[in-house]
Amino acid sequence: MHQPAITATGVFVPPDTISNDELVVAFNAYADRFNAEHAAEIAAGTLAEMPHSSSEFIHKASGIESRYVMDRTGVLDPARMYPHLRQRADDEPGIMAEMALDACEKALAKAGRTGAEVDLVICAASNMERAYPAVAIEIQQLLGAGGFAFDMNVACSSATFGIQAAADMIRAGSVRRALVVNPEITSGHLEWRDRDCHFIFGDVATATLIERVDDAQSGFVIRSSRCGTEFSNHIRNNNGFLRRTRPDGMADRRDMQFMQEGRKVFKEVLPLVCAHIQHHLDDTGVAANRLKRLWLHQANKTMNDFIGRKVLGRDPEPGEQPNILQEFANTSSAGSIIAFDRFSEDFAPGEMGLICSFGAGYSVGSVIVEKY
Ligand code: CO8
Repeated sequence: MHQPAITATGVFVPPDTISNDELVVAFNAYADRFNAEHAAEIAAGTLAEMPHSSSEFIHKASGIESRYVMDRTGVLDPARMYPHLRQRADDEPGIMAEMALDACEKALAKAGRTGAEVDLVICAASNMERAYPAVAIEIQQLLGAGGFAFDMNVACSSATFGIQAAADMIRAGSVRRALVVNPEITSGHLEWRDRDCHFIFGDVATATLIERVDDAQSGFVIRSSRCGTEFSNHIRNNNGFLRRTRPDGMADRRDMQFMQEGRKVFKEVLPLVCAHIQHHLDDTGVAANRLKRLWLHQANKTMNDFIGRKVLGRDPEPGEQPNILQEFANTSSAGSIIAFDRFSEDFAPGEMGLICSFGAGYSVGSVIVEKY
């Protein structure tokens, strides 16, 4: 058995940003248009007026201040309310592969490695831009990597599930060096016309390089990883390949974008995540006070504060549980890896931390790492 380690990470940051204020101006203009267009039904009481959104609510409810997106013009156009992304020819790199390549190259450069030294690429994200060929295989080709590649989808937990899959293969010896890459274009499947969720997500791509401990001078040993799932309909997107076969399948339907029962998710996911982490630490024999830092999924500040308190048994000190969601919003699977990328330079050999993601499925993944 070989010991796997995270030896580098990389983050691709999209070109555009949208502040809460900009988002709210666009949404409110859209709501006003909607209300004017449906004035008769609203007056007759057959349709509810669409209420305005507010920056104060967004910040208070989530901690989010802004988000990065691949295109802001379409999202902020009240007559459109979703991104403009150019149609690419089949013989040029897809947009997910292009974002992923940037993140992978950054991770490889940090580790002093080349793409040719990689023999596994897992593209793990909450949505893929096409059914096949796998986006991961396109990334493998662009990197000049060998071996094999495949796509995975476990929504917000895709990165940690991908890390576990890659780490297990390195342990078993079936691969030597893996990239787990998470290109998230959440702006493509977010419903920007729904004030309950229009503020939640942002775009990004992260990459995690995993090697044998013996192959790299420093990094974070993957001491243990654990994945868990429990079915729930409270975060759901019904878009899929059978869409055109169904009555009204091609209509502009709300359920073809991200839907959630936010309050229920909040209440159900928190105990699931806290119990998952507790059992993982107990079974691995790692006391919570051995953890220098928690790099948590970046969905909501209040959620992370709650998890930090529960896991550590006290209020986390500043820096013990860093958030990046104020700048990036929820980037689905990439959030905990951005936090790790930004806040792991100060670890000394022997210090430990925990990466944890959670979300649709429901799904939870945790990775206990130790600096060497
Ligand atoms: N502006 C003003 N008021 C608002 C707004 C708004 N934008 N939105 C809602 N309100 C109102 C509501 O209508 C409600 O009014 P009333 O009391 O009159 O009914 C009031 O504010 C309170 O609303 P909520 O109860 O919804 O507010 P919460 O305090 O619960 O906060 C959150 C809402 C932030 C959504 C919160 O519930 C939350 O964070 N929940 C957990 C969410 C979560 O973690 N989800 C994980 C999903 S991510 C995932 O798994 C990946 C999926 C794949 C990626 C998809 C990419 C698109």
